[in-house]
Amino acid sequence: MNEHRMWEIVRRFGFTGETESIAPYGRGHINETYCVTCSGGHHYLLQNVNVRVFKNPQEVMENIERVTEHLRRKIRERGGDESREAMRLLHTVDGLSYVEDSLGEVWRALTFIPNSKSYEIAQTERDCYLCGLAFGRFQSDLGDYPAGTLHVTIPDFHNTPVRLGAFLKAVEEDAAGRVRECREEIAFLKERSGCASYLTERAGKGLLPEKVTHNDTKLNNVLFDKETGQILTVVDLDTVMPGLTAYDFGDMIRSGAVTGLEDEKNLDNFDFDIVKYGGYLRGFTEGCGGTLTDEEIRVLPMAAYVITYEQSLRFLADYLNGDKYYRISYPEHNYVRTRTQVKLLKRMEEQMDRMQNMAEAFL
Ligand code: ADP
Ligand code: GN1
Ligand code: MG
Repeated sequence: MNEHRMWEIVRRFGFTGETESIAPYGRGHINETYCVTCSGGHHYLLQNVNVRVFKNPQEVMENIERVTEHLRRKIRERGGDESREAMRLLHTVDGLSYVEDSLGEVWRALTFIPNSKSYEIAQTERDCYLCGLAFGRFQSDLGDYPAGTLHVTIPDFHNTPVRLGAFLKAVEEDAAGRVRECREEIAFLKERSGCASYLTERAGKGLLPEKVTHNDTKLNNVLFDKETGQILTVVDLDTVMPGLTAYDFGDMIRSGAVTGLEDEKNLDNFDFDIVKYGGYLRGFTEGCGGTLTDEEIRVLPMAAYVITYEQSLRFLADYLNGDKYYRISYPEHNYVRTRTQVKLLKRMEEQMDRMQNMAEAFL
């Protein structure tokens, strides 16, 4: 990134103090995040929004403004600390919610939550409980927000049958000539294609309600207080839109009820962790505060499986298409990510009965 161009973008936001540094921050796969430090100890979060993924930035910013405003009101009502428990989208000096630079790249700024940290991997059951609680509260705080008024920032984001179709097309086209080396994983995923419609069918029959969901519930999208370890807020609101609670729970388990990183190369170091699963279950149901229907609770274990299946399709399709979507650090990165997801699917299949019994305790 051209340093000069970035300082120019920062200037457009008119932050308080002189800009001292702009440093890369966080480990997302889609956007590029920077922490801007200004004199007087002011920090800001600057993000280059990936416009290949988010094709309508105006709608993304509108969703974020609406949702954070609603959340701030809830925090105020319960006497919380707005400045640490919610972020705010900052406008430019001209009143715009983002800047488009000369290369057509989109930049936005958010308040930086001070003394916060996020985890790439949960260490204890309690970390998982807290993460579940954060996403559960997010869910219940937005329970009275009219979901249908939010923009759909990525159509069919968690529509697993559509993801399956895209995967099969990627196999058919074999654009990067990689199908041969992935034969085993392709066969594994094709054999399990029946699970793709598990959630969409139930939603289609009206068995699962549409709500405001986060849709990208990775552990590193929750900020914790650096000192006390308490939950501060949920971040990464680009994909907040109408959805199913199953998506949010499912992606939490997929990304966080594990023993290793999503891109662990040695599969001996990567496994499903049912104790962590129990922590997320406990936190999420508690955070949702009685708003979940029995059917929503019953589908939670299979939601974890289906969202893991969907993520396997997404990583492998991207690998087969020649790495057009996720940021990669080396050529096989998306294949390595696929392998952890496939292992997770195998381990969940072995433990599904137990996962179901554990969820039924919350009915
Ligand atoms: P991406 O879409 O690329 O995942 P995120 O919005 O999740 O980007 O930001 C990347 C990381 O930056 C997060 O995992 C979190 O650790 C940190 N972060 C995000 N928003 C804030 C904020 N407002 N204040 C402090 N840290 C933040
Ligand atoms: C992306 O942006 P990040 O890293 O939080 C992706 C998620 C995937 C995840 C896999 C908009 O999330 O859907 O589950 O990578 N976000 C988008 O790690 O596609
Ligand atoms: Mg993120």
